[in-house]
Amino acid sequence: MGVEIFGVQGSPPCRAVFLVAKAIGLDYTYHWVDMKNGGTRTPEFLKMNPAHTVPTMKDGDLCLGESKAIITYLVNKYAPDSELYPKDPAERAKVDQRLHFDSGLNVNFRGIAFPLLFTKNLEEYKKNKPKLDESLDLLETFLGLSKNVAGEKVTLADLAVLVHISTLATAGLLGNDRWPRINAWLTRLQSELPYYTANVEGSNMLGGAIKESLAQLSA
Ligand SMILES: N[C@@H](CCC(=O)N[C@@H](CS)C(=O)NCC(=O)O)C(=O)O
Repeated sequence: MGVEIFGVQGSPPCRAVFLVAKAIGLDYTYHWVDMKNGGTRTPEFLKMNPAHTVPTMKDGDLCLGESKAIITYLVNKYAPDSELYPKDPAERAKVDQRLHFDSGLNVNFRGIAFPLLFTKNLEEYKKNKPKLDESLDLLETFLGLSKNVAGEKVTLADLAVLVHISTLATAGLLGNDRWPRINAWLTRLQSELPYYTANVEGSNMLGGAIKESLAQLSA
């Protein structure tokens, strides 16, 4: 059956996988997961990924959760010469470092998205927002050191980070005064990457929902 991806459009880590798959021209089968109705908790799903998260990938006998593990695997296996994940150990280490940074960004992103979208708790959002802003400050610093997140070229690190940043921009949470380099980087990648389309629908959907919920809870 080839590569199968289990996910949903809105999820940032799923969109990182969609972006990478499109970037390397990978043909895969997409399975939408009905998360609201326990789609990640079925016995079949838990067998593939006991952590019950999307994205989950299946490729033959290999089942993987964790978006960063999935995107590095896909390039290693299906596009080993791609500049998205350089072979040089030092260059690759820089990309890996930023991918680990993105894991923290993801946690801090969820820290603001969850209370706005699910528990509708404005106080929790306000408590968690400074942690997200700290991650953004660090990213702003990274983008002062090089043109892209892990160096001069666009790599997996850019794509992993991009899905969070585009969502925050749509949500109105990416002020240009505080984070001008992040805003400029986002605008450039949105127009430069021919495969960026894989991120648009989900990013608009989730960013729009965050913006709307914040406005309602703040009213
Ligand atoms: N670190 C994970 C995060 C994945 C994650 O949190 N996915 C959410 C959707 S955005 C999910 O599946 N939540 C359902 C659950 O945890 O049961 C990754 O990068 O893949």
